[in-house]
Amino acid sequence: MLSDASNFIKEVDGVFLFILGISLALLILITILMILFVIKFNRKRNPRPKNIKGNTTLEIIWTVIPTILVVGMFYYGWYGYKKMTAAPKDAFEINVNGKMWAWEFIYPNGKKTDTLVVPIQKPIKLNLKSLDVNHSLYIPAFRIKKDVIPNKDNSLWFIANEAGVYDIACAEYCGLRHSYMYSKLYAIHQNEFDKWYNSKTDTTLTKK
Ligand SMILES: [Cu+2]
Repeated sequence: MLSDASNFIKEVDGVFLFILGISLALLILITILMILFVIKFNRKRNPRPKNIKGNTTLEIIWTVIPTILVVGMFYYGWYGYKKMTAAPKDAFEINVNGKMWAWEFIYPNGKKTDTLVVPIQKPIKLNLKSLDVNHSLYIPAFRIKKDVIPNKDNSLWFIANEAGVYDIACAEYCGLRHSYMYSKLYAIHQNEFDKWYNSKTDTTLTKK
């Protein structure tokens, strides 16, 4: 939770914790009230139930508070979502092909790989294409996921903050070997990346 692997961690984990916190608070509140009411208003204690009329104050409270909470959830979700959909103009673009059952990454200079290699501290835009059925590119550590749909140009962007090796998965069931449709993302320093990018052969990087 406290990782800083990509530029979206703060927003996504923030919304997650915000919603989780509200859900937990409501769960506890409602459970406690339910138990109290079961004890206080059981038949033994209230052989003849009172005729209860409406309570406007209560109705206003339980309408206004949930509305504020839901609008808050929407606001934080929308704020993060908007940031995720707008890739910076200077992003380094890599084309991604999803196919049964592998990922293929094609760089501007024509280099093709089965693992994704990117420089850190730089916006990267992935142009997603499917060559057959629906897939979904998912990089859990970066909190990003996007459907890869035939005849639809989806894209995705991120900044890798820390050098490291991260999992890439397919998150949309796409057939028999869907569960094997994994790859790796190597986030490396710019000078290392330049060396790798300009070399003819795939260096040991992708062969680990
Ligand atoms: Cu797939």
